[in-house]
Amino acid sequence: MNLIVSIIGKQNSGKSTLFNKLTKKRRALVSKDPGFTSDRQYLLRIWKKRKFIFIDTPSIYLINKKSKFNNQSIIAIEESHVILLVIRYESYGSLDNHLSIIAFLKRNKKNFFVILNLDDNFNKNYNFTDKIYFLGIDKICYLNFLKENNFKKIFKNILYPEHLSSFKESNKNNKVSSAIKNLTLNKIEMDKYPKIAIIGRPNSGKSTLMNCILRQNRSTVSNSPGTTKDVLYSLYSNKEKTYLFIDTAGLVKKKNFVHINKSVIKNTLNVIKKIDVSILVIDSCVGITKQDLFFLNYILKYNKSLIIAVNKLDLISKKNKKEIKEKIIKKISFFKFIKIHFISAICSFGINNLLYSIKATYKNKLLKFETSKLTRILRKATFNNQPPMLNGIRSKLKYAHPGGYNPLVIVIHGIKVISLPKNYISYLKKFFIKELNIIGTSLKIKFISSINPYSK
Ligand SMILES: Nc1nc2c(ncn2[C@@H]2O[C@H](COP(=O)(O)OP(=O)(O)OP(=O)(O)O)[C@@H](O)[C@H]2O)c(=O)[nH]1
Ligand SMILES: [Mg+2]
Repeated sequence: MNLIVSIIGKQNSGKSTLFNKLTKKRRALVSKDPGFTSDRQYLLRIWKKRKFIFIDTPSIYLINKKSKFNNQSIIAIEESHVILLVIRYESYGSLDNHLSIIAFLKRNKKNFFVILNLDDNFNKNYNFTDKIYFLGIDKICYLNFLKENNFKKIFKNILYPEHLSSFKESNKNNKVSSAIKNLTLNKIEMDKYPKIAIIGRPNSGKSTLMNCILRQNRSTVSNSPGTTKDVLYSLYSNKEKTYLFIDTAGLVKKKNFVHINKSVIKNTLNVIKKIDVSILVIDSCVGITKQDLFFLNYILKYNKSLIIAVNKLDLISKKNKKEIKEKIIKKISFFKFIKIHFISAICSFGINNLLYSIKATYKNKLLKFETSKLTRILRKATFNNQPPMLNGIRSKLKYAHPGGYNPLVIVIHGIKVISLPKNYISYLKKFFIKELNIIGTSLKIKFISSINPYSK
């Protein structure tokens, strides 16, 4: 049994603080900047053997259109059995600012409770309370978020199953299965699925791509850079497999950190270290920038599989398409093993091929190679291009065997192998990648020097 509870409210009302307290995690990024949360975050909390799925939401009102509701909050309201409307007590006027959302919840017969986030000036006798009852809200909980530690009373007084008939009905609809798909999983649960992260510069179309693949409005899309601020998870299943898709915040260089919260970038870079396959989204109107190359190298440094998705192809005229495609391919010609897809996330163009590549790249990661095959390839590589002479002596590469998978490590044994020059190592890497038909992933080569029995 799962009870889905969404936490809604105006900007800076304390939603993410409440979300973190109720889930006992520091999952949601909390910031003083109004409107910081831009997407829905889902977390599971088990309390007295009951399962609660909490949803943190962005501000209920759109920041620039104050009377309009945020679509992400509306989705959360529709998905939930219970809604906690957080109101920050600042002034007498604060309730008036919520009249339209209260009317909306009532009109739609939603099971909602008001959580009043108090400050030190609050006086219960003040006619604020009367006003609440006048509006017909009898389900109210007073809490000082900053001072109070006992958030259990929300479970006891509000969410306790006996209070809610909807709890018993919760499994009868498909709300639960869709909410479960969006849960932030713990490490053990996460490792059950191939992890695919969508990475790239701000505004390249990462969230649009995520929504297009999932066929749901999971991530907020907007034309102002820096929309996605936190890491978003969602399970995607096809006939064969379930994948965990991860949308991330747009990556910018360190010196531009001022515009985007540092922890946002840190979270994204940490995600890269844990994933299986990353899709680097490039805006075709901008082309490949230095920053893209930096992040491409960062992904490969951690030996993660990589696919490039050049997005917004619909914005390129037929005449320029060929030229732009050639330019991009040329810029990353060094990384021949990386698959490049030209797509339009908004028009769902090229998505099936991209999904096919994700599947193939992931499968490729799991391939196992025999010592005999690797040694055969090594011999071919040295026959085609001998190792260079160093101080009059030529290195001798004897045999190769796998030294680990995910990332693939090939261990080469031989004489004088430690001093092999970088360009020869790079030649060997490319040769193995080509012969093993590796897609989208790099490999590591380790050398072990055998002792020459004839040396003095
Ligand atoms: N024409 C066109 N526009 C697109 C496409 N994909 C995304 N966009 C637009 O590009 C803008 C940014 O899209 P988002 O999906 O929010 O980009 P993002 O990479 O997630 O941005 P951040 O979260 O800010 O890093 C929005 O206005 C989208 O509508 C596409 O394929 N074609
Ligand atoms: Mg985004």
